[in-house]
Amino acid sequence: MTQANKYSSWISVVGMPNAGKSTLFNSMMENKLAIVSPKAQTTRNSLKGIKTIGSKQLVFIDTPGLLNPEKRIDKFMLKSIQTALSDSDQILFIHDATRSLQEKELDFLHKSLPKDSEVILVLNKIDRIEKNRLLELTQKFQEAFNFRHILMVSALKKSGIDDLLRLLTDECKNIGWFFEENQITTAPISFLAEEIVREKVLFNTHQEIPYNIFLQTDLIEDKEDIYKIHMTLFTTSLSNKKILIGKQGDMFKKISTQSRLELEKLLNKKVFLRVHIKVQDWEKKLNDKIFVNY
Ligand SMILES: Nc1nc2c(ncn2[C@@H]2O[C@H](COP(=O)(O)OP(=O)(O)OP(=O)(O)O)[C@@H](O)[C@H]2O)c(=O)[nH]1
Ligand SMILES: [Mg+2]
Repeated sequence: MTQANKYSSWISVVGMPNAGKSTLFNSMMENKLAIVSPKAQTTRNSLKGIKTIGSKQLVFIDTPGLLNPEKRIDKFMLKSIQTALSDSDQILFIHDATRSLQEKELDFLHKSLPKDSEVILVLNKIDRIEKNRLLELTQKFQEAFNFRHILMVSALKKSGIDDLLRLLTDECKNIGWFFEENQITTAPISFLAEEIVREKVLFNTHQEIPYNIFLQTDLIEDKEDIYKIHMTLFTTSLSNKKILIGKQGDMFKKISTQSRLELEKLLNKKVFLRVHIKVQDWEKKLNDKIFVNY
């Protein structure tokens, strides 16, 4: 295929925290690249997923949830949303249909989008809501903003995804491809591995712990029959470290084992994972170099 016959489109996935953006991203990719959790603010960095169907290449960009920046990391997260938006041709605005329309969402739609953006509204989690309420919600959104399309999906149950993909591929432009046909992301394995460990911390700990950690890969070696991965998990206080380790190391064992099993599935190889916990105010360390968007 020559570059002249290749089409593509860049699509950012945006919306409030916990709306199901990463779940939708994974469902469209048919691959679990992004981590997902019931807690808000799971996604911190933007992540690209590339899907090539015939002559058409879709580049999805998963983004963090919309929020009011308070901490330094929030500012990085906000910047990653803005960059994703300016890179994309199509915008998917995801709303959790079990919730009502929020002021913050309208604010974003009216004030933060690049000029002339065309937005597709995706009402998600329809497996959890009655039809009547869905119609009411659709009407409210229609009155508030001029969407190019409104679609209803369940990212979790994978319903409505084919229609959405068709809509997105129809808009691909004759601008060539940006990535190889079989490439599925631009993120390195170290990032995907750090995210998996963070997901397991999110699932197993509560309150402020998940928000007070930062992971960094120190070593990654692809040996013939095993991947060797060493990581440091930074957390902000000794009491957090104690919780992460748990009674007789129970918590730490659980997090490490779950992470290793998922990594083995992703990499299709045995994994030796070593995570070292260190108490440090990692927010002070944050800079563009260690907080990267993919
Ligand atoms: N019932 C139901 N739950 C869903 C659906 N989509 C996502 N969820 C759940 O919603 C929660 C949040 O999902 P995520 O995909 O992490 O949400 P997100 O928008 O990426 O969240 P942030 O990264 O924190 O902004 C998880 O518990 C998902 O399992 C859906 O279609 N139906
Ligand atoms: Mg997410």
